[in-house]
Amino acid sequence: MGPSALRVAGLVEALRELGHSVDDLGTLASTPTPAFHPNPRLKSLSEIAGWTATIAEAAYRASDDALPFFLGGDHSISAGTLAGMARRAAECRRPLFVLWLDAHTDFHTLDSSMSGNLHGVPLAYATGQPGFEGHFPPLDDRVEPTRVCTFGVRSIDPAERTAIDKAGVTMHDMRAIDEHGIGPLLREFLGRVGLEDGLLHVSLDVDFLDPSIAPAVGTTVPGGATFREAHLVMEMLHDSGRVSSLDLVELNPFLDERGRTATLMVDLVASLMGRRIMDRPTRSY
Ligand code: NNH
Ligand code: MN
Ligand code: MN
Ligand code: MN
Repeated sequence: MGPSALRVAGLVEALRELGHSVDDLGTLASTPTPAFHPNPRLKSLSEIAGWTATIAEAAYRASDDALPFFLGGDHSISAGTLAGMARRAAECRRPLFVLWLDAHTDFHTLDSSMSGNLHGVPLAYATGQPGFEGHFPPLDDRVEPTRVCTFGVRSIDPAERTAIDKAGVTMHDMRAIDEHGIGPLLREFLGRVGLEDGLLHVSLDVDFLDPSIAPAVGTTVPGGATFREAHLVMEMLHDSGRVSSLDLVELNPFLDERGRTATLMVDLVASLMGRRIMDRPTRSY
């Protein structure tokens, strides 16, 4: 029901108000790809393998002058969105950067997942970590792990910590955000994207936000990004002019009061797409 809640909260209208034209492509359909794996905890492996192929194809085929938004559903959709965007980027010979806004790193492999929830694996899959072969669709192009930056981490399992360090992903946990401020950390990352003239995929998990402002997600973790921190991220992303695709994931409207989390997500997207308090000169990071 996440996509419906975002639509009801006025996502399309907010974008049109900002002068963007919006084409809502509706809901994709997918069929499971039979998949087996020795880890008995994995849930809905065949369904997610099928969805990954479907979403990767849709992402790859998105129109060239569009900025595609992918509405989940849980974060397992990003296995497909990242695979598809990586393939597009490789084809136009542009480096793809990924900004992962999440309380978690989602860097489990199929072997290391303890919960069996496949929303815990998409970043490991898309960066080409071992063990997905023969279970998930083969990757045409992987996301270069050193071009991935995660913000907001405050829950990470031991196997993920080892794997993410080894892969060379940049991780700004909540401690780093408290200590240095989210603005300077993001400015540094956007500077790297600018230096390489990169494309930027943003993946926004509702649980990046503090549960006091965004309760409608199944995996809340205390101590998340504040309202102002989240809007600052979105406004800086807008000013950078770099964002080329976006995931909005993990919204569960059944856990909400009067759609407040969906409304916040729509307001954050509006900031990302140009809504502002005061005009400022465009920044080159
Ligand atoms: N690391 C845990 C797992 O694999 C939690 C993942 N949950 C998320 N990720 N919500 O964003 O189950
Ligand atoms: Mn989930
Ligand atoms: Mn996630
Ligand atoms: Mn999460």
